[in-house]
Amino acid sequence: MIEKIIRKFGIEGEIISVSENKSGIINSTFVVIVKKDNGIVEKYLVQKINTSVFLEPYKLMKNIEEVTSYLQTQIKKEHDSEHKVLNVIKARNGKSLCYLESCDGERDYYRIYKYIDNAVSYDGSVDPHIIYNVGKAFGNFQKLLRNYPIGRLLEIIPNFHSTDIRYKKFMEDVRFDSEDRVMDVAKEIVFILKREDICSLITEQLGTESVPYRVTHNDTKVSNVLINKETGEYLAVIDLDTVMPGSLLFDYGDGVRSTASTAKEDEKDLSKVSLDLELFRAYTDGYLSEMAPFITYEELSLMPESIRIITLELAIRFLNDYINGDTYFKTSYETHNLDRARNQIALVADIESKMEKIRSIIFELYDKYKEKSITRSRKK
Ligand code: GN1
Ligand code: MG
Repeated sequence: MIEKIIRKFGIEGEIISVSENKSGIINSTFVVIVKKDNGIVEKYLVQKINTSVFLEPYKLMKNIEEVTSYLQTQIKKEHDSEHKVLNVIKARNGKSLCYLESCDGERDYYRIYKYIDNAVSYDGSVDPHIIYNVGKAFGNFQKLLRNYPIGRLLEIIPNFHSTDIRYKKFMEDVRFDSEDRVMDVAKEIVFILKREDICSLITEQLGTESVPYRVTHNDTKVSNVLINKETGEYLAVIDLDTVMPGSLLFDYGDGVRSTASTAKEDEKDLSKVSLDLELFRAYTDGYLSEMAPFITYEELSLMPESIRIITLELAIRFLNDYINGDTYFKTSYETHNLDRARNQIALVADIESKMEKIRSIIFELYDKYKEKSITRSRKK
């Protein structure tokens, strides 16, 4: 199968190895090493797109091609030779996707990226230097794209981070209870019900001058930043499938959720789940070192809540998938989504207990960078 695909992308030579990378829970990803006829060994990232999640794969690739080429230009303008941008390989037919027909006549869509070498990605890290760099990478991503013509971006999954809409859909599915699982998760449902009011805090302001639409990554997990193996600094932002118009609060909140938790997203021992304030500070520091001059006061004021909101949103999504019979996220065992939901609920509870500290750290770091940028612009 892999051989058929790479040939469609004009990649010749002998396949030396194929290994699956299992860190994503939507698409399937393979690292393929090929020895060219001239002896040179090249690495590629081959991905099968999950078309029950991404219904229009060509639209998704259009966003990715345009955003990566814009980023390339920005990086060149800044004479930045340290950082990399995902490099989409075109197929023989000039498109950035190819498909193979499966035995049941369905089309499986594949794309290929050049593999970025000298890089490592983490499913989690307790090193503040790494987490600072993950925050910096996503801050830099938004900074470089701040003047991108947002009207050109297509909405790949509508209302992806509309927590209020996800809440309503969740409540409908709870009422429907198609798999007869609701009785077992009453406690978790009540936890979510009690927080209905925070679900619309970001979306009700989205699109105004206070909380403008920006190019957002929408999946700012720690594993979506490649880190330079030698320096520990960021090398590239990857997984651009969900790049869409959105609020920077989605990215910031999800970034903290993913990087500052003391446990993996599916850790069952909930006593291990909490928000590490040092890692949270490191992420926020890195993020604001890039973005502080560009955010509005309203965005800044919502940053603390965004962490709580996006974590609650993930709890809703995992629990919703569990009560629907696990049709969206990949699972490895029967209660995998339920465990993920409980984990995120425990994280929300811990975040709530630390809200005052979270708020004061965000404002302290913002002031630090704001001061710097005012001094810089005065000097000019
Ligand atoms: C999914 O598969 P992956 O890791 O790229 C999901 C994200 C969730 C994440 C939770 C398109 O991302 O929204 O935050 O799982 N992506 C989609 O681990 O739904
Ligand atoms: Mg993703």
